[in-house]
Amino acid sequence: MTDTAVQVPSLRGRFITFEGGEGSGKSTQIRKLAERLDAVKLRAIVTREPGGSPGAEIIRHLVLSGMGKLLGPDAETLLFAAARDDHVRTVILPALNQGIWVLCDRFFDSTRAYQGQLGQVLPGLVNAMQRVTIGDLKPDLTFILDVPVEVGLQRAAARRGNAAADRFEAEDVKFHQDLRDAYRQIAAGDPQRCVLIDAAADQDTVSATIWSALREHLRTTMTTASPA
Ligand code: Z5A
Repeated sequence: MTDTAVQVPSLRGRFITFEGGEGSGKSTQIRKLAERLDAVKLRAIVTREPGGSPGAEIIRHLVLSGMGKLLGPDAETLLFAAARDDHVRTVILPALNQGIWVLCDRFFDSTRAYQGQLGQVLPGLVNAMQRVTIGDLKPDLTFILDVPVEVGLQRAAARRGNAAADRFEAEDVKFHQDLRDAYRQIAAGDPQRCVLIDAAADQDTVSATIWSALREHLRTTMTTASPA
């Protein structure tokens, strides 16, 4: 299949999320995928969580400043949920309904990994928040970028320079190792939706792996999708 042969079976845009630990390269790879989609004339927007809409960006500022942590794990989870609710209603769904692809840097798997598995927020609350904020909206495809913790932390530290670490960057190495394990479990538990990507390779190699996995996903879903 050549690049120009990418075809999309439905009018609804595709919803693709990127997940992974600190410094795994999500933002870099989202940009590269957006460029590839643009080259094949597919309309796509790049967005992120927490944030992505004016209201959610205000909450992002609050959470990353560490204020949410002071309120306790459940309240911090509610802040992420409030941001997601606004983002989904005002940005993600309108774009998908216009046939625009949405590439999102983090989504509900981040809540499952950070708040659910690591923050020990009870599954009942995580599930309830998921129901309220996204309902039936699930990503069509999720790339989970996997790197050894020391590689990710080194990349993040190099990028940060002398700036202070944010709320999550400041956690210890064990936290980041547990996070990597949590993401690997999420990938193993939902293999239809999630693709675990070896993100320790150079940027172009990772980008080519993601592109090839996306084309494979499209080929599979076009084969199995019932005709409209
Ligand atoms: N969070 C949560 O707890 N619950 C939730 O529900 C949600 C989020 C939605 C948001 O942080 C925080 O919110 C996040 C989880 C929590 N916690 N953390 N940490 P953020 O948005 O500020 O940051 P991030 O999402 O964690 O991104 P990141 O780790 O800072 O970066 P990245 O996007 O994964 O990587 P990057 O910016 O593309 O690359 C990092 C550096 O590495 C950069 O200098 C690149 O040039 C370099 N890079 C990238 N790829 C490569 C390769 N392949 N080789 C060499 N160097 C590379």
